Amino acid sequence: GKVRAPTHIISTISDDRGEEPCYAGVPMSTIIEQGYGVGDVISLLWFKRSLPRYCTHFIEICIMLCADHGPCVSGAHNSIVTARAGKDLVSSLVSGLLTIGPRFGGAIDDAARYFKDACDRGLTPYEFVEGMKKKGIRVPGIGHRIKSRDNRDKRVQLLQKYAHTHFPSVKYMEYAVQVETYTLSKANNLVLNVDGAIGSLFLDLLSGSGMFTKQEIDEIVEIGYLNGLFVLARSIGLIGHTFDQKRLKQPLYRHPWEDVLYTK
Ligand code: Q5B
Repeated sequence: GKVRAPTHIISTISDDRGEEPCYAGVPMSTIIEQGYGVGDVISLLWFKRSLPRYCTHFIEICIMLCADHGPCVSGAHNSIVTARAGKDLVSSLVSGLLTIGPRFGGAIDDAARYFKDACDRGLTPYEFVEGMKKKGIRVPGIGHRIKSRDNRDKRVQLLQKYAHTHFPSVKYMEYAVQVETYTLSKANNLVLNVDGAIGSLFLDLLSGSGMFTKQEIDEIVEIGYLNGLFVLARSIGLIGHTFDQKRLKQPLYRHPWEDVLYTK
């Protein structure tokens, strides 16, 4: 019989060998003719399955809400400075993306990990938050530079409203809100932030949709899929900031001396 040489790559999400490309087995013509959206494409290529519309719309809401948050945040600032140094689109984009991490935009996976573990183990918010403090770990998904108890993040409220209306269960989000109630008793800016809202609500999507086994949920949380939502979304804004600087023909950026504390 035929002997198949061992392959160097295994791939399971897409196939371009036939008449038309397929995403997780779904042909491109179906994607276009059936009116699939970006949320459906993400669910095919990341989760390898077609999710119900309320889930793919939630993914699209996350993308739209996280696309940009003004020029002052770390990512946009880096992209702006890089574009003004005369660099190309890809360099400006990646210099912004490289700021995404545990403090800025990249706390979604850790928020999901810690909220899931604490909620599943039945820890009270007090036990969870104080336990984190003892370990010297900031609670991912909690805290914001400009948002506070009196200046809530509208994005978080919109995500919560959507989930309350469409999700069968919001158990993890409710746990995150209880954690927020406790952290707000410590400081005004320790609100549930956009990373924490997406992290906890995605747990609700995964466990409430009936589309994932417990093992698959654990794998998604362990591998860390969810920061991908912020990375993808914010790329839209970072590209926008790069074009903006080039359109405005902005010169090389130099930070003013007056804004630096020179000290020994
Ligand atoms: N403390 C976000 O800190 C920030 C605490 C905490 C316990 C916490 C901080 C934090 C976890 C990571 C996270 C996502 C760095 C944020 C985002 C996207 C964005 C961004 C935008 C967009 C802010 C003052 C005191 C200290 C701290 C304590 C602070 N956070 N304790 N758990 N989580 N959060 N990141 O205001 O006793 O004085 O030492 O790391 O979820 O990135 O718009 O800007 O769309 O672009 O700088 O929304 O919360 O506060 O560092 O001066 O701390 O609060 O231990 O206590 P701040 P600090 P003490 S959303």
